Amino acid sequence: MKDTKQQWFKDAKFGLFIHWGLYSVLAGEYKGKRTDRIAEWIMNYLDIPVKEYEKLALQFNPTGFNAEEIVKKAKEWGMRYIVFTAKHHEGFAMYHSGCSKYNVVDATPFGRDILKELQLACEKYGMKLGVYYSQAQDWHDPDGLRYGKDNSHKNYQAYLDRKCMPQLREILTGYGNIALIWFDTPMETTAEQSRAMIDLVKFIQPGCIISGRIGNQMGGYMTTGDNFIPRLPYEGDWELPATLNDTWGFNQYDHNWKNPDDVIRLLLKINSRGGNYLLNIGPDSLGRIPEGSIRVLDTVGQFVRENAEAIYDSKRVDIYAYELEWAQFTRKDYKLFVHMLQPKIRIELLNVGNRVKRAYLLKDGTELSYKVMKVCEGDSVIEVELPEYLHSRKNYCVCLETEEKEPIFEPIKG
Ligand code: FHN
Repeated sequence: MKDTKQQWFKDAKFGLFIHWGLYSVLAGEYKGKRTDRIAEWIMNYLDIPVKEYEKLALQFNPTGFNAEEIVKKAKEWGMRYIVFTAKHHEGFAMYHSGCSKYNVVDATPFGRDILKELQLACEKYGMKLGVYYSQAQDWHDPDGLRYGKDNSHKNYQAYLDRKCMPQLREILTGYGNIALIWFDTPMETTAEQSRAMIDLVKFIQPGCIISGRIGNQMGGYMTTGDNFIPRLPYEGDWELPATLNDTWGFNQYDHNWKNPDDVIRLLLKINSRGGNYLLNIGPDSLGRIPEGSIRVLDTVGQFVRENAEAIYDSKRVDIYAYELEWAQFTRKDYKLFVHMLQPKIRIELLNVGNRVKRAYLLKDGTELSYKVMKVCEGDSVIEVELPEYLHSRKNYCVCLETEEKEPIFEPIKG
């Protein structure tokens, strides 16, 4: 069982992933050719030569970037941490790196240190900052790995020594408290190499969490596959990285946004299985968050704020009822939270040994009347009547307080 030993991570439940790099300049299209896959991979998918791709830096001038605005938005959306791509597979550093000129300060007309601005904004607004760092894939360095290509002639260790390890050191020493390092796609990294990265991180910042994708079954928590929800609750710490449309990096042609209902359901499903939802935005080349993301996340944020008690620090629910259409469940000691995701006139739960003390609407404390009825098998059914104005509503939460510390129940009826 994985354990980050960091209470903030266990309690956070919702984080903001930011994928941003030179690929945002291409926005899913290069010389008239579109990529129908994730936009941050365009260099690899369309085989853009390094010398050509590098020139994108000269066009990168995101004058619309405002770190404080992004951090304030993340707070409004109910996110408790941010993970920012300091270097993605393309190899471009979004901070002022001393060991490679291929970075946002030295190579672009923008000349500002984006990671530094995010760090300061996070400190100002009390937001945890994590850094995504592509440790193995680096399509710019001649010895960095490339997925799906021949790497046999490369000296991977030389790249690690020359770029990866020094850059990690820079990030860990120059940007305040780094809450976690989000390693990704380890490919053929050996256990020894993963261990060396972990040792470096922990030596400089012992409290910094290491993502599951450091490879070799190491790392402080389990990272699921992208957009992949485990079927059952998982006991240890885990996190699910997810997109809001079908790409991580900005793609001008991808408008396939999830709707707020989907996102709320996913968040609760993940939380009820004990995980954190790390949901992505991909700013455009001017540093602006796509309107489509903002629209969805503003609505999600309102739900999260109104029902914060049922989300943060909540515990996983070990029942097999999570595929229900009408509800998702989270819990805390002495409390069961019933998240109503479809209109209903009453809640009916098969009660397997609880004594309910109180039922109320979480967002404003409105008391709800309930009945406990015996069924012939011996268990009882709890029926919570919902006030008429809620009969046509969805996305709200009812709290049942129980005498027992751990509420045990089973939803019945669709
Ligand atoms: O290749 C990356 C991808 O671009 C993106 O960063 C995701 C986020 O989880 N991780 C890798 C694929 O799993």
